[in-house]
Amino acid sequence: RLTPLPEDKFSFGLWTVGWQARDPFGDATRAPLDPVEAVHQLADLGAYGVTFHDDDLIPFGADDADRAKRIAAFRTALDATGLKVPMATTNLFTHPVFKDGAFTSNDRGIRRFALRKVIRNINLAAELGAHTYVFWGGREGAETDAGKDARVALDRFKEALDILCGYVRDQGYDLRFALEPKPNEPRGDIFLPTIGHALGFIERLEHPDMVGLNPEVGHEQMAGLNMVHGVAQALWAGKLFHIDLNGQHGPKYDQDLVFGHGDLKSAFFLVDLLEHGGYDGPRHFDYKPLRSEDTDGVWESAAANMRTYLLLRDRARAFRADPEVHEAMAAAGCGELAVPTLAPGETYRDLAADTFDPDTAAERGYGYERLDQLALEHLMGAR
Ligand code: GLT
Ligand code: MN
Ligand code: MN
Ligand code: MN
Repeated sequence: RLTPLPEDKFSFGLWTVGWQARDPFGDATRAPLDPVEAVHQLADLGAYGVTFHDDDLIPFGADDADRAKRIAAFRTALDATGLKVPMATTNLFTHPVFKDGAFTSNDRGIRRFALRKVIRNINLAAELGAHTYVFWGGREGAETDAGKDARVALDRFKEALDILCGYVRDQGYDLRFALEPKPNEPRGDIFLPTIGHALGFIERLEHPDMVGLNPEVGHEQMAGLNMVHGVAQALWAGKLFHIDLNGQHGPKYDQDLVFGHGDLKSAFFLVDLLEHGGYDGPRHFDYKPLRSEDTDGVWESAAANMRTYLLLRDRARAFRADPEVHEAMAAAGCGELAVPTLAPGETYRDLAADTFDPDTAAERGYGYERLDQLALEHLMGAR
């Protein structure tokens, strides 16, 4: 089946299809998109959910009456379409006040303002039924190591998350936090640049159980890392709370392409992992329709994300079901990796009793070339 259904749990940020395509060199090429229109279009395309930054829904600085009106219209659209709000987040990067960061700004008044902004939107997220709240700290970083002690900045980052976890607990919200790593852009260097950095940081928090990850394909690839391995480690740690799917061609500026339109082979193995690895959260697309596109192209691209995912899911299932693949995996010893190195009851002392010739053991081939080609052929629909 290549037609998206709500049960596939596809979701989109309002800021994705709503991106007006302003870039550092050029003005917007598209008109603003009304969130109500976005909800209806996404539902028509078969999506399950929509996500938002506070400022995507309610312009920064809007008064209470305007805010209430916009929320009501959004809610009406959600009710009419059945679209869910699985996740929400805060814009802590657009307004110039955040130019030196939000939780890690050197300016204490700005840090306190950032916390108020988050708390207000957490309340809305909980009201709309979200279970995940994302923190992408795009402005939490530096261009020079002279102006910011990263250790102290991490103290403030931790302090902010501890305060916000405390707030969620006090309110009794059923909400978990997901940190989204990115190595750079817009800051020269961003704190918590990769999945691994974020996993290490979470363990130092007051409520580590409430905090996990929202890894983005392109962000790990900007750092030259293997997204599939990063996601696998997040799953292994019980920390894959959410995921941002998109496309990227290696280490360069953040491309936010349609899912699969970058490193397609890695996308194939990522879908294989998500589908077989026990992740049951939203498949969230965080991409930007190309600046060259008009409105039709925007909806074409939204549909393309979901269709590509479903194609890859279909291809991954075929790969897993192929007896030749099973045989090649057995030959490669894939199953043997799951056998603990010591037998039950053994200790390191038993290692001494092994008779083992390294030269003989070194003679074997693992057959990964054959397996990789089988994967590629399934990916290309040649099998
Ligand atoms: C911004 C960023 C994304 C984040 C969003 C959440 S905002 O567009 O580039 O990767 O997921 O704040
Ligand atoms: Mn609920
Ligand atoms: Mn990105
Ligand atoms: Mn993202």
